[in-house]
Amino acid sequence: MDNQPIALITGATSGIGEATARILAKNHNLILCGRREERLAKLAEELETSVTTLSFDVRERKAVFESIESLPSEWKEIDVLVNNAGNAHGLDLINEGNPDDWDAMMDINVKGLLYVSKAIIPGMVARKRGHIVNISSLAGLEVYPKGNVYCASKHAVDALTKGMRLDLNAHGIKVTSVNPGLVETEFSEVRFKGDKEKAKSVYQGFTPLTAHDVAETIEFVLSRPDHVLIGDVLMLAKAQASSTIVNKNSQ
Ligand code: NDP
Ligand code: 8X3
Repeated sequence: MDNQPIALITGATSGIGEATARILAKNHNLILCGRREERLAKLAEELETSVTTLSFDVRERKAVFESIESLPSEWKEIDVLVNNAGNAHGLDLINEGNPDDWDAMMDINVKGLLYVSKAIIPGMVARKRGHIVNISSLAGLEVYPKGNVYCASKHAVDALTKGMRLDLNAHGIKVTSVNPGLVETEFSEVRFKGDKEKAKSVYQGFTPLTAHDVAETIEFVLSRPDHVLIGDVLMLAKAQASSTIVNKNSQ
């Protein structure tokens, strides 16, 4: 393992996390996290940098701490944390929503992000350096019909990003939030519980962002000179003006 910065990416098994791993592999050693171990192993094999993998469910507080604690000493000095793991579960009116979906979104998107951050931030504080990139969403800045709990979870991520930035300022740690609009990944398949047709229809009639587009922005944010902190980035497909205004006749 060479002397490059170490980046830990959650949700590296697909979408934005996987694309971020592919781009950051150019100049980082990588700790890739996710539940699907076989995908982590395959990605690790493909990347031309030092990679180690950790498989845990971000909802399992004990597993998060034990897993990150289990890193060999040469992997423990994490410079970059990309808090990306997360999903929407369901798209329902508030009076029709499934509390299991609500639990999943709050437990993964909010509490999972907190557990991973808590496992890593003390080391950054001790070293007086580090950069945390939280993947929030346009849904963290706006609310759309039936988005209720997913939007609440991402509004929480937005608040946590701002809170982290305040509390970690004295320790020389940068905190950034990247807020994408519609990105075509496995996101809608998860939201619609494996219904591929329904998932596909979300992105029909316009050109959505790709995971690679978002990963390029994450790379940009991370590669600024040390004295520059990009606080928040909102990035949209050209066809998207807001959560509810998408020009679906633009393709
Ligand atoms: P994907 O479904 O493609 O990726 C989600 C990732 O999160 C997977 O790697 C998955 O890994 C991981 N993950 C989900 N649940 C858990 C869990 N309980 N424990 C550990 N890891 C978990 O979606 P995206 O790449 O699109 O989503 C990545 C992030 O971007 C999310 O936070 C999402 O909210 C956000 N986002 C997405 C947008 C979009 O339109 N796609 C727009 C704005 C923000 P595994 O299943 O292997 O555990
Ligand atoms: C994901 C984008 O519009 O489905 O955060 O909420 S959206």
